[in-house]
Amino acid sequence: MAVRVGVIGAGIMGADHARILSGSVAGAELVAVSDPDEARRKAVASAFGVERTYSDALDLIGDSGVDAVIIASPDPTHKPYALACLDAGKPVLCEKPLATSPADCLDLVRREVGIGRRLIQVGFMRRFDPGYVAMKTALDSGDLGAALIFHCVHRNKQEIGYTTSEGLIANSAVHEIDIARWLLEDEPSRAIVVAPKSSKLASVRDPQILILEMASGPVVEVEVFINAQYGYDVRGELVCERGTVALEPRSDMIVRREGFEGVRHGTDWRGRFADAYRLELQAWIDALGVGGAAGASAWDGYAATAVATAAVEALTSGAPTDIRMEPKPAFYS
Ligand code: ISE
Repeated sequence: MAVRVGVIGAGIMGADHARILSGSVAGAELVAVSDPDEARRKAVASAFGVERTYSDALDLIGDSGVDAVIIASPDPTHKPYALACLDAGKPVLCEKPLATSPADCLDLVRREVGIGRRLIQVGFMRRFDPGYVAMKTALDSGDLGAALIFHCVHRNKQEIGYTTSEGLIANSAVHEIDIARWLLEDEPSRAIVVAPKSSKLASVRDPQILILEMASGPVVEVEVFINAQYGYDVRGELVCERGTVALEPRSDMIVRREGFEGVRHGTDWRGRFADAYRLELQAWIDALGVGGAAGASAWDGYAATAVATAAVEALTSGAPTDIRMEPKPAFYS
């Protein structure tokens, strides 16, 4: 029997998850959508043939016809909705961040540990991106030797309405924070943020450079620039003792014309990480089918928020900031 999924939030991410679920994920059925905005929820419902719509997400979570939930609503709602899913015993894929503070993330971690089984997957979809998976496979083979530096570039075409200077870290570079933890199997111990001259086209401190010192020695360096103008562009190169491994930026074509050659960049993350989102949802559904869980856990969600919070402190203070995290429960080992 297909897993009956309800999506909370009919904005850019909720609508995209609904699209992927309804057309590209085996073993899942999109059965409900909620959003306080009637026009948005009806648009998603009619686009994907969903009959059950709710204004209140808690009604969707309480619907006995919904087996599992995707949270794609505004960040401050993630914790209460995830708690409601835990209380209902329903598996939940929660878009990043798990919650907006380390303390709120820990509340979810403790509740899930008390239940005794993983119900939460956090939407760090890059763990399923074929490029990052290939990078981890190359590193784990041992052929390259130890990782030394992880260079990252994270460029958005242009800022979106609710952007803040802190959001470059907490909303954007949080992906590099998670993928670095996953790739290197290590924890960041200190964060440094450098804000160079800002673009005149930005309303916030943009670009920024985030430097993470990892506990076992490697350094992660992230250029995050959310008003790059030319397009959405994410790059990564891992520098190791005996070589490097780099993402080959995705492109569906190369144009050669009048002495120039170029590739196409999309306008946002949905195209660049289309495979990652689909594979993330498929892994979630497949894991549910065998009573398991996949991808980033609630603990990973806590760790990402804790590191991002320290990095925001480093941005604000201009000083290197030690990263303080609670001990990891054995439940997540
Ligand atoms: C956005 O919220 C995302 O999560 C995207 O993956 C990221 O690239 C973008 O910078 C964020 O604003």
